[in-house]
Amino acid sequence: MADIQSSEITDKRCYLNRRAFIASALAAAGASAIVNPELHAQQPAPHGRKLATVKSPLSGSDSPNTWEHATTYNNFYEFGTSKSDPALNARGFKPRAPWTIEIEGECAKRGTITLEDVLKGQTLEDRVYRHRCVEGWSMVIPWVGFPLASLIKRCEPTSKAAFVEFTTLLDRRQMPGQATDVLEWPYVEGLRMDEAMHPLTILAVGLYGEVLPGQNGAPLRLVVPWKYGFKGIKSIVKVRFLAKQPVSSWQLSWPQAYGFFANVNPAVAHPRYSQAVEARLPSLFRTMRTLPFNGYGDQVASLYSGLDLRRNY
Ligand SMILES: Nc1nc2c(c(=O)[nH]1)N[C@H]1C(S)=C(S)[C@@H](COP(=O)(O)O)O[C@H]1N2
Ligand SMILES: [Mo]
Repeated sequence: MADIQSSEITDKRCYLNRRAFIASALAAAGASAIVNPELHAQQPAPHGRKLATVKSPLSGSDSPNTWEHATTYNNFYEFGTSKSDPALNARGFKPRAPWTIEIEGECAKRGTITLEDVLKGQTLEDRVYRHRCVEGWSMVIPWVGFPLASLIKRCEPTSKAAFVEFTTLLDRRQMPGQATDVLEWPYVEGLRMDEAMHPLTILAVGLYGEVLPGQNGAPLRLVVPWKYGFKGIKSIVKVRFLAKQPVSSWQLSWPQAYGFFANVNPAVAHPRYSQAVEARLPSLFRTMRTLPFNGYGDQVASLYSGLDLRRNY
């Protein structure tokens, strides 16, 4: 205390010297010392096939993280629970060819479709989106994808379809994490129909202009930029239209912490993490203020008018 007071009262020079001392100490430690160490625990994914894309007008202008960040620091519990596990354990993951998606529930076009078929005549767009995990880290990722709405339309949902549910591949041989009970398998997620139809909601097949590596959810994953990362279900094999709200895997495992909506909200804390601040990788420190709806409020806040977002987290 005495130290703070004396520097406050008179000795500005001393204060400036102290700042200079701290700055030089940090410089001596080297920038790498304050970078998140888990980023460097694995090799980045090998580069994949290039995709023909056009830039989406809905793309943001933040400067993206690197390929190394996006492919070495992942959450994909099917391949292990640490951030560095998926880069290692998904290296051998081979999405089966052809990749098929079951279309089920309240829609006219139930049945099996192939990803290839879904992509036929589809324009793939580059969209730079902020990506925010519950745990307080964030990245900016240039996804390659197409609006989920375009897949939904071709399924011809009935008037009863109020929600869409997604399911990840179940394959214990290729996904070692599915032999553990950290979550119930397969991973399930869901959206309300208006959220699913929103133009910001995409199905991604790539990032940085290349096909998705295993760790990022090859060959098809959901991206909903105003929600926490866990909504972004990976390696999707089933899409089901429902009249009632589905229960997602994280809701099932810890409902007090993980709600169905999962809209990024600095005012609602997770029992273990503040949601008011975030560390933009590669930084280790949560020095960035988190924006409501991850900064997409102008475009999506109206979806929730009349909904108490503290209760519906
Ligand atoms: N099937 C499946 N999808 C998943 C997860 C998972 O464990 N399994 N983790 C989620 C979480 S918590 C996050 S933050 C994002 C991470 O996506 P990224 O690794 O591409 O950054 O994927 C989400 N999708
Ligand atoms: Mo997450």
